[in-house]
Amino acid sequence: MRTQVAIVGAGPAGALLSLLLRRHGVESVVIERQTKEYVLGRIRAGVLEWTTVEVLRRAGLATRMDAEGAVHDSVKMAWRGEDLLSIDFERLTGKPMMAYGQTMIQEDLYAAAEAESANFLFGVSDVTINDVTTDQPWVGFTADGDEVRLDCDVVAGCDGQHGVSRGTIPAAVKTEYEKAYPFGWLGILSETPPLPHLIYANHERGFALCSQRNPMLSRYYVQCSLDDSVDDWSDDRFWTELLARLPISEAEQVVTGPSIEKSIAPLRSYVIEPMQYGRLFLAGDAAHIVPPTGAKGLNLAVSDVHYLSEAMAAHYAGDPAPLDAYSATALQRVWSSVRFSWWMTVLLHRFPEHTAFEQRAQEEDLVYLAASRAAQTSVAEQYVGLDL
Ligand code: FAS
Ligand code: PHB
Repeated sequence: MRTQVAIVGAGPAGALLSLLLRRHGVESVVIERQTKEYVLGRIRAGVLEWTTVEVLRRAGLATRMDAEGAVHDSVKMAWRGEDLLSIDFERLTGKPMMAYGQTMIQEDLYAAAEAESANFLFGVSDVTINDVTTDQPWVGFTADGDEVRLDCDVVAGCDGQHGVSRGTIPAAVKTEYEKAYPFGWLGILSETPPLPHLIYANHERGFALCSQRNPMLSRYYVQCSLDDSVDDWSDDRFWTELLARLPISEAEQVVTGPSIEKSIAPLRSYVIEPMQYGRLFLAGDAAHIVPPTGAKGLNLAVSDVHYLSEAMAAHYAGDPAPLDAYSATALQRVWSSVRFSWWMTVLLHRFPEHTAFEQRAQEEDLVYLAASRAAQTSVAEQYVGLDL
């Protein structure tokens, strides 16, 4: 096989990159190791930066999002089970954010790929990335029992945190930054009406988050121990713990119900530099991981492929500079979001080594945030997404 851009991974990064490249007249082949149904079964992100909304709208991929997504002009933060502040993005930055699940985005991207007869191959295996330091890179894989060689001009590594593309960059060339957090998030979905606002709660019992997917589908999280398994958490234990971490005024509005999905995700920060090597370019979780506290993971995948698709289009139009500078360009926004996600995580979670002092200092941070328009503006502009 031959194409211009070989894309490894059909998550949000790989699928969106392929569609954005098509809009620049650049052809690609996307290879994905899971089945389409498996990818669509994942429950992950729920909040879109306004910059992400604008990228999807410009690409003509936002019809269902605009019909079914929920635009939010603010989020709330709670602490001590008593206090509450609201950060009004719209008033402070002129931009809102959009609550719309990653699962739905993935469905929308696959529907567009099918409608446009984009070349997505699912269920492939034995993927190898080869000769990326030459001008004739190629990707090898097995599809339906046949060994395939896909010759290309460039390879996009969009294969997430457990993919193969990152390992293609030699140790002598790359620098990896990593931080593991000493707790996880236990998340549930329930077919109940969500609260009107997202609420991030700091509490001495641990962090909690109230979010949503649609008017009859709620998404809630509580911080839990890394030693926990979902079997340790009955629905009753989950709801009791969630409500205990919220102010009464909010807890009494929560409509509880049976969970239809329950999972625990560990929290990690990770960045690889550079995000390119020869003709290989990394995008999304293949290059960086953020704790979900700042709602940045999916949004960084979108900003990476926005930059990468524009740079690849420039390359084919005869200007190699943007592609040569892709890693430097993408890493500016990556590190900004990695820092913000780390800052939100440190602000809102209970760390095992924390004493009463740290708990009190976190609460004082929130008291200051409640009182300072400048501090709120700083959080707001990062949450809704800095300009691309
Ligand atoms: P993805 O991991 O989504 O996609 C990579 C794709 O590559 C996968 O489909 C995989 O099957 C495929 N692949 C891997 N190896 C391959 C190979 N060798 N060959 C071919 N294909 C291969 N972000 C938020 O903003 N908020 C959240 O609440 C949130 N919750 C999350 C919960 C979990 C459990 C996880 C894992 C992530 C969560 N994230 C969240 C982050 C998540 O949304 C990612 O940022 C987003 O999926 C990134 O998209 P991709 O870079 O496309 O990576
Ligand atoms: C979600 O709805 O899944 C969600 C929302 C905000 C976050 C993380 C996850 O910061």
